[in-house]
Amino acid sequence: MKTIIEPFKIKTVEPIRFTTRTEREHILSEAGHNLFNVHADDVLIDLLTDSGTSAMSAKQWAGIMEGDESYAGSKSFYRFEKIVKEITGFKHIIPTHQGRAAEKIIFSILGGEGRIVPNNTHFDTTRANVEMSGATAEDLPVAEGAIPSLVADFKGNMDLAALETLIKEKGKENIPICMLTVTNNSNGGQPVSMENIRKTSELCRTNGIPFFLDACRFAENAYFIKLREPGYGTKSVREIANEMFSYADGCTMSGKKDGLVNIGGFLAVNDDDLAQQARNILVVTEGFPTYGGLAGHDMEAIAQGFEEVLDEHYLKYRIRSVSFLGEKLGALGVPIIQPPGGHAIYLDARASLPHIPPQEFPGQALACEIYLQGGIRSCEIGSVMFGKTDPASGAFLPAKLELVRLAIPRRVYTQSHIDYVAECIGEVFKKRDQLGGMRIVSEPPVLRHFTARFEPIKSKQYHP
Ligand code: P61
Repeated sequence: MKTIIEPFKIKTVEPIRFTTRTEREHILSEAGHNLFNVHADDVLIDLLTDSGTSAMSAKQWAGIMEGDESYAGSKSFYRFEKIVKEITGFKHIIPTHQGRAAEKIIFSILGGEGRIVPNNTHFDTTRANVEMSGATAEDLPVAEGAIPSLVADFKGNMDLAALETLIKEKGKENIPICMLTVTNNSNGGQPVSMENIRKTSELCRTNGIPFFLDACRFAENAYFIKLREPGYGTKSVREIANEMFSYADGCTMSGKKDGLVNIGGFLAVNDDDLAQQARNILVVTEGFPTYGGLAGHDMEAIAQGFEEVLDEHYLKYRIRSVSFLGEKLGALGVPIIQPPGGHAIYLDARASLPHIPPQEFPGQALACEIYLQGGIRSCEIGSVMFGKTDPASGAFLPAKLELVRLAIPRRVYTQSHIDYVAECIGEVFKKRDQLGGMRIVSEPPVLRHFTARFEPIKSKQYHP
């Protein structure tokens, strides 16, 4: 088989800045050992997120110039609405400035005290918006998703038996919406099968529960279905995406992922009443319905991004470039969530650093050392992001998994960047026994991973 190449050539380049380890030690200490606080200019390879970090195409930049900035009835809105309708089939397309704004709107309408929202796994903003409305967010991933080393095709699936039990026990009248996140970001970027989407939809429809997709990475999910699910190998990814959306009553979307843009998102719904309520909130919090939280030029860029993301040469390269990193790390013995996900590799910090207990944040310790080693920025997805303190007992409640995510921005890095990342992580892995844990010095009340400050615990093993 021939090498799978980047299906583009590079027209504009952006230099990246090299620093020394001594400089990075100072930078990290100033940043309170939180990589969100590090200036991007002090990062060599930025794998913090795949969100809003895509390289846009020449046609998208041309769209930026084409953008119609009319307050009402912008031409760019109609282009955006047309392509989103073609792909999703939903009736009402409501532009928002990003995914969480769509979440905020839908849960302000459907959430509320005493209500329960199931999801295969809520991402943190989704959970925060559900909880802010007073409702409870229930994660119901399949059991195989919890075993990092297990290789299976659709580890992102919803546990249908658990969903059925939840509906029976809590009552369908208390479940105003059920969501499915594709791909399952908090669970390794693992895909959800078409069968699971269809069966979740059937269960919801039988019980009269609206079923929504959190569709941020719908194209990557559709490509996995094409590769892995019997019966889909000869279908186009566009047809597969159409089918995925056909089972849902609506979706929330962050265009910053599979929209291939730096900002933007939308809420889509079929129900006329729900759409009206959503637009009522939209005009107060985001903007007029034909721009929501976006400029006309942003809507042009998303419209073009949606055309490009379903290109199968792009998706082949995209999924391959992520699994390439996974294979390299695997060959070095570094434990990762298997198989590689669609947008990121997730290092298993618990398996790499068994001597650091969850309350000392092994993922944070690993992410910091990877930065010190090679100027590479990653993101902890473990007990910093999801750990809690039990309000009654004061006990530390760890996250299910202690992960470090290496999210790959779309169309940004080349194969040699990825080679370098694997080499640096290999070096860190060799000296893993010397790493020590972290302690929180200060933290905000919600989404603490963004701004919390840490300090290394000076155990005798720790030699920075
Ligand atoms: C990410 F550290 N994801 O993965 P918005 N649903 C899903 C997402 O992955 C997601 C959103 C909804 C981000 C950005 C991010 O604490 C963090 O357009 C499955 O970002 O509002 C976003 O979409 C929200 C990183 C968000 C974080 C919150 O990197």
